Amino acid sequence: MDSAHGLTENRIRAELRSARRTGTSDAEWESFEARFDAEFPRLQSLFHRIYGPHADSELLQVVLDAAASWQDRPADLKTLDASRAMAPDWFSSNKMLGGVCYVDLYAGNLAGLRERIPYFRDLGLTYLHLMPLFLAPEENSDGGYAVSSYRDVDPSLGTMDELADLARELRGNGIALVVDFIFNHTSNEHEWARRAVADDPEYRDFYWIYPDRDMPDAYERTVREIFPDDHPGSFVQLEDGRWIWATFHSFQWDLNYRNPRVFRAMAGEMLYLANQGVDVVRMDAVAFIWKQLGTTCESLPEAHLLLQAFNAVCRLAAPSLLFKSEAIVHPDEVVQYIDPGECQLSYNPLQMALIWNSLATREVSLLAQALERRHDIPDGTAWVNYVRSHDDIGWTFSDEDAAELGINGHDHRRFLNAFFVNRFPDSFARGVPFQDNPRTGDCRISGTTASLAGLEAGDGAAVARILLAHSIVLSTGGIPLLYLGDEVGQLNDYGYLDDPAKAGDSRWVGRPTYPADRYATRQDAATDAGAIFTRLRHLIDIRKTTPELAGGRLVPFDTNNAHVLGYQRPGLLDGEESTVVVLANFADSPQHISAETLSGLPETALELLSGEPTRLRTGLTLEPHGLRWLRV
Ligand code: OTU
Repeated sequence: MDSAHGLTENRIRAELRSARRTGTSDAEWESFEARFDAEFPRLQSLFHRIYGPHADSELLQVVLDAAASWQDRPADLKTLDASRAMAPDWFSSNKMLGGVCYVDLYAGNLAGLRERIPYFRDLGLTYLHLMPLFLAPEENSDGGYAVSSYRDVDPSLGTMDELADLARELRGNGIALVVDFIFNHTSNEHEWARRAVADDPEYRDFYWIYPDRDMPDAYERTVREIFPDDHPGSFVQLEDGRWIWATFHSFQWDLNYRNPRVFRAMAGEMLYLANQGVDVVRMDAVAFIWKQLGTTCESLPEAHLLLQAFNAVCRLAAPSLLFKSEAIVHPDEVVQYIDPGECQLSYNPLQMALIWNSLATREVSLLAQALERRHDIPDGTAWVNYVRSHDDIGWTFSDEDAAELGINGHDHRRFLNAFFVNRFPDSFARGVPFQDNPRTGDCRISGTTASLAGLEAGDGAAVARILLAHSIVLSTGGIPLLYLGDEVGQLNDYGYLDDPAKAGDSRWVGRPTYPADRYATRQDAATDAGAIFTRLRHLIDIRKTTPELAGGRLVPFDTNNAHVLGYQRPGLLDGEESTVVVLANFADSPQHISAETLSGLPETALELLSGEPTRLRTGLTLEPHGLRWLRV
């Protein structure tokens, strides 16, 4: 019997039993039912909070889809589910190392990528994020972030079967596969989009379409412009004169999650991907998925409820799948997405931005403050720490935090923008402005690590800065993520300016093709590429043999020197408590840490990077951009 609050759990349970297929073993079905018992109350309560009780028939369909997807899930993935359940914090290991690349730019296609697995193994990767590789519009697809079908790989890259094979082969080599789940929007060529525009009653409420400017104007009063170079505001006009919500490019149409069918449809696409062997989905643009008139339409409470509902669906049908949050927003908002019941992993955009800030200013106060007050996240979650991504660098630090240190956020961002696009005296950086908005003063920075750190400008300290930046992401706690090619110092590629589909988007400057010549000299320490590669490899190797660097626990260490960052990583070494103290000098000159500052530490420590015992009683002098990883 249906209760006043929609379908009862018993009714759904009865429907579920009839969804069992004859080939499904008792053990497999019981494991699904056990997870249903554990997760359904949460899923139903989330559904009610988002959609109200009248959406229970849609919820039933979601659960039935999950049951079908579980029964379709390949046996090797079910085995993986079971083993990950025994070691749920597998991603917290100090042996974790991530890499990210575009399939086409880095290896031509999926077959080419497969041939790079020996290199990935040699580098020590345990996590590989392949940039969006799904069917997308040919001309301009925002680097694949406009998806036309989640069930088809872009034919120029390969097939879905090849992706599933690749996932298996990567897993056999100890590498987890990460792909994007671009669920805030689809391309304008997606089947749902075509039908919505054609006014198909099943699909017209999949997007936000309005006959005139009334509602668009009302929303735009409070919504921020994200890609103003592409179009002003958040709406674009259709050929027939109507207006459709497009937060990013004009061909990326925002899905309408107020419609529970959209949730069901996207949950289905997510589970389909999970069953190809994907280990982690990168939840793109999480902040934008819920809209509410009169608000900024970013990071609204319902955005979290939706993510939690997707999370609950995963627990039912693909229990080992993890979410990585891509929220490049104010740090107060970034942390709200991080929870075992929401996104277990999250980019750490604050640390990323503040590493660049410290390189520019040669001072560490903002970064030290961020590590002290914003690094700690819940058990069962981890940061993904990175030096740069395929996107721009935005200065997402908190103005209030900065003010406490006597830094004016607005003015400081202007300085950083000027510095990183080489409009500041003696800047070593060669970045390119992105979405420079003179009206709001907003601007972000594009470029490769090497070009931003001074290699393109011929600055003698560039190699040391590249290593320093990476040393931070390798040692603060979480999964370090390399932008592949940066480990050999790839430079900006200005070729995008000749391609009309890319010229308007400076992020392409930081997405060069596979730097074959640099990789060829990577073992030759006399070359830039070799100096970066061999020294970075050393840092990676030391991280992997330093169990104190596992997990995310970090205790501040005040160096009493404005240029030297310090922190402690307490952990276990052979079952005994042990701590690694990290020191990193961001200055271009030698810096001293006084004996008094070090007086709380033992008389000698083992410096892990050199392998040498180091006396601490007389203080320590770090060379320019020098590093110490001290086991005390
Ligand atoms: C993401 O980034 C992707 O990383 C981009 O490559 C895409 O273009 C975009 O989504 C659309 O799919 O604005 O400049 O606050 O900063 O989601 C990058 C979050 C972006 C946004 C982020 C977005």
